[in-house]
Amino acid sequence: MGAFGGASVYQVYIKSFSDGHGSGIGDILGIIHKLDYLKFLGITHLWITPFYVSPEIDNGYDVTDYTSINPKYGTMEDFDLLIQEARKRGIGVILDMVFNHTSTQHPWFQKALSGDTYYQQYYFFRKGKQPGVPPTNWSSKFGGSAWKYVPALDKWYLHLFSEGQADLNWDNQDVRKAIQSVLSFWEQKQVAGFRFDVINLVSKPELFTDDQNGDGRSCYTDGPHIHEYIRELVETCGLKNYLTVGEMSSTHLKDCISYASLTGNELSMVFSFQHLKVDYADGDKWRIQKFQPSELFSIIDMWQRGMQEGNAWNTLFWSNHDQPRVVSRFGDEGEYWKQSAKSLAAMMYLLRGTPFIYQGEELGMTNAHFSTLSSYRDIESIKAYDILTSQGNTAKNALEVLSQRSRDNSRTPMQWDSTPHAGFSTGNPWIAINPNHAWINAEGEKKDPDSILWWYKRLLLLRAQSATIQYGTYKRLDPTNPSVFLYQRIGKEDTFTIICNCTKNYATFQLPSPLKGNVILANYLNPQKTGLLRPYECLVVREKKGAHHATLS
Ligand code: TEU
Repeated sequence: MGAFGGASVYQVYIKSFSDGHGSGIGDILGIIHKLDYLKFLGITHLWITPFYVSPEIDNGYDVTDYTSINPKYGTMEDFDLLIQEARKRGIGVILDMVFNHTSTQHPWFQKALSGDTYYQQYYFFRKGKQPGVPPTNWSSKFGGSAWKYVPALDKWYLHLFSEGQADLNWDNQDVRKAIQSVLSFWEQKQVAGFRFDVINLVSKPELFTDDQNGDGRSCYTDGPHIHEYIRELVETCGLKNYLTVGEMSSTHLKDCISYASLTGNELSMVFSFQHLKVDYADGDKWRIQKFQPSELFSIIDMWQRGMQEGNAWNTLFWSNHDQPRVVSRFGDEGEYWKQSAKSLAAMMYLLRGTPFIYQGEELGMTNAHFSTLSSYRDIESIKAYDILTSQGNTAKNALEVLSQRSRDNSRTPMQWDSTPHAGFSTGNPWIAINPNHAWINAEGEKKDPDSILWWYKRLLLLRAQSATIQYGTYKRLDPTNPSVFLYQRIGKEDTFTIICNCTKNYATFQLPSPLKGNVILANYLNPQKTGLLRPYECLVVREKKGAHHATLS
């Protein structure tokens, strides 16, 4: 598939980005109003989370009509205008396609429920093991069983996510054809690409059996026909020249290499999540464990090397609408807020792959840290609270876990300015705005060349201008360093050395030979030349081939 080293994607969580109508909910018109900001930032593509007709129990990841726009987000005319206006600014639009499941309000599912056996084949309806016992022991990702009983049919249906999201049966050719026609519809609208939600979960096993060791994911992740189904979709819909990215939860490197091989016929890139599980105790998102920078470094290095050796392409990302804010998670919300946000950005976005920047990350937006349950809107967070308290946690403990792990941490409205509604909406926002918009906001950062926003802009510009950053070889240096992530990007004309202290302590690093070249980016004045880095200090050094540089020592 085509390589996208020169692309930089910005993720818009539509509900919280910009409200063009004053309803308190972001919308397509609001996105149009902010296209100049995105152009200023220097991105090439915009991924917009689902805005299709939906009852929104999972904020649009529960679709009832894949080819119509939910009126609260706008109209098809608004969408056409967005495509045109984005194109004028050199920005392509990527749509979010949720094909693992539909809403249970979708007409297909409604027909299935009413007894239509043709549409029952669109989903997974199965008899229980015995009365009252679901077909397998699998858990829903949002808690509880992955099966819901329908008394009228005396069968259970599969929902890997909430009860309102029924899994589609991709083994049914008619389902795959229906999906293909949805894609063709949007291709005619001149979109630039697609993000496929949990695409590695769509091929379910032939036999549904209990998972002896886990929650079921080993039974349905990277299933038996997954590569075949993706190839079919790509071939039938002519997706080869589009930017296609698959969300791969709990997947393995080997499969990701096949999904996103540069010589293959599947996707242009994948989201792999291992680096964002580094602070899960025993893989459990709701059990907090302090992250060890060295573990984070090893995971990132393993994926960089693996995808490079496998000639496949990865995405580079720290956050999205399902993850806490990165500066709160791996950086510092206090004294080193700015330095840590910059160091983390340089560490990630100069790697080999395509950057995906989640809205507000470029401003250093922090977790919401809600202190009451009633502030939460996310179905997963509310369920998690119930589960945590039913397991014996106090309400205070459960809220503390949510304040670090809830998806709503990153879903608060985009902080455009310091006015009461942060310039997000003239209406009452659907979810509370972080009070720190008084000092963390786009308007202020745009005026400050030392801001996190400008740092992101510089990183993206560097990527856009450098073939080495886009496609050069990745190589890690000083691999046992517990605090500093240090790597090189090696190209025909130059070599970049990226040195990032990921701790709030002073740290040292070691290089095989003295560092030559010019410091082209640094997040402190007077970058150190002695190998001693200040808290969260980072530098990017460029050495041109054949040039006579002074040695930094
Ligand atoms: O997410 C899938 C996924 O596996 C997650 O990141 C999930 O939200 C997390 O594991 C829960 O702990 C995608 C979407 O990005 C997410 O917003 C949807 O809720 C989900 O699929 C269902 O469509």
